[in-house]
Amino acid sequence: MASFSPRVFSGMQPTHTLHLGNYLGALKRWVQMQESHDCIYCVVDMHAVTVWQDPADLTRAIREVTAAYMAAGIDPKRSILFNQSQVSQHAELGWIFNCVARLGWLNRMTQFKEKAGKDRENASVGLYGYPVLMAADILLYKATAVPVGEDQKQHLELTRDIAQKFNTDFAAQIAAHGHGDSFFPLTEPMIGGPAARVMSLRDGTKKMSKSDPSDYSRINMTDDADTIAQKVRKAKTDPDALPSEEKGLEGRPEADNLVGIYAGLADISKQDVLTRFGGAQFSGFKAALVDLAVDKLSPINGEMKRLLADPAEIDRLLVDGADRARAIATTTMAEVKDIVGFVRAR
Ligand code: AQP
Repeated sequence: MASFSPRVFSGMQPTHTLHLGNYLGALKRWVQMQESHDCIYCVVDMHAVTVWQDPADLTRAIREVTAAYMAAGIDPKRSILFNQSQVSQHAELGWIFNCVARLGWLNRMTQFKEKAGKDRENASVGLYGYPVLMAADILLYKATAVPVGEDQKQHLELTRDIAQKFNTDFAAQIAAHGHGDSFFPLTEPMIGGPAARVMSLRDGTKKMSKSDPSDYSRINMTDDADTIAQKVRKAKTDPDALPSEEKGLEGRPEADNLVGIYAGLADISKQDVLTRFGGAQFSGFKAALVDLAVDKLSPINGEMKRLLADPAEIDRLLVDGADRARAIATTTMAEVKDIVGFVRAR
C-alpha cells in the first residue's frame, strides 16, 4: 500500500455569514489541527456559486470568511489559506472525477435532495456535481484527513469511493508512473466532539444553518454580545430542569443542543456540563451559556472587524496562499494527466 504524508484539507462556503455550527463543527478544530498537521484551508467560492450569489455579496463574503478563519486562529503563514477559484486545478480535477463518479452514487446524496427541494428540475448542474468538486478539492492535495461537521459524512464517503475507483481503474498506469498501488489516499473524515452537529436554536431537530430564514435559529460569528444574549434567551427549551446524566438528554433535542454548544465552547464533555448544571433551570443555564458564548466569540468578532478594515491585505494573503496551493496542485494535475493518458507540454 502506498503511504501518504499526513495532510489536512477543509473548506467553507462564502455564503451568508458563518455561524456557531460552522465554528464548533469545523473551524475551531481546524485551528487545533495546525499544532499537529500540515493544513490547507480553503474558502470554497466555486461551491458557493452552485446556487445564485449576488457578485458583490460573494466578494464581501469571501473576505469575511477569510477574516473569520484568521480571527479564529488560522495562521496564514503556518497553514495554506486561499480561495478555491484562484487555483484552476480544482475545476480540472473536478472534470476528471465527473468521469469517474457514477450517476447512481450522486443520486444518493441527501444534501442535493435537501438543497434542490421540490424544484429539482431547476437546480443547477453544479449543485448536483457539488460532491464531485469537493472530492477534487481534497484529493488535489492528497489530503489524508478532513475535519468537518457530521452533515458532510456522506460527501466524504463519496470522496473515498472516487479515490478508490480512480486507483482501481488506472492501477496499471499508476504503477507504471512510479506511484505504487494507489495514487490517491482514502481520506479519513474527522468528525466528532460534543458539537459535531449543532442544531437550530428554534428547533432542536433541524441543523443550524446559514440559509434558515430565521436569524434567531443561529448565532452568527458577527453577532454582538446583546444579540447573542437575546438569541440564547429566546432559544427553544422544554419545561424540565437539566438532567444530571447524559442519558437524561434523550428525547430532549433542544436541551441536548444547548448542552452540546456549552460543551463545545468550553472544551469539555456534555457529561461535565451536566455534572455542573444538573438540576438547574434553563434560565440559570442560559445565563451561563450567554457569558461563555460572549467570552469566546467577542474576541473573534473584534479581530474580524480589524482584519476587514483592510480588504487589500486580505486579498494579498489569499493570492499568496493560492500561489502555495497551486504549487502542489500543479504537480498532482500533471501526474493525473499522465496517468489518464492526456498529451501535455513537458
Ligand atoms: N450545524 C452544524 N453543526 C456542525 N457543523 C456544521 N457545519 C455546517 N453546519 C454545521 C460544518 O461547517 C463546515 C462549513 O460548511 P459549508 O460552508 O459548506 O456550510 P454549509 O453546509 O453551507 O453551512 P450551512 O449553514 O449548512 O449552509 P446552508 O444553509 O447553505 O446549508 C462544514 O464542515 C460543515 O460540516
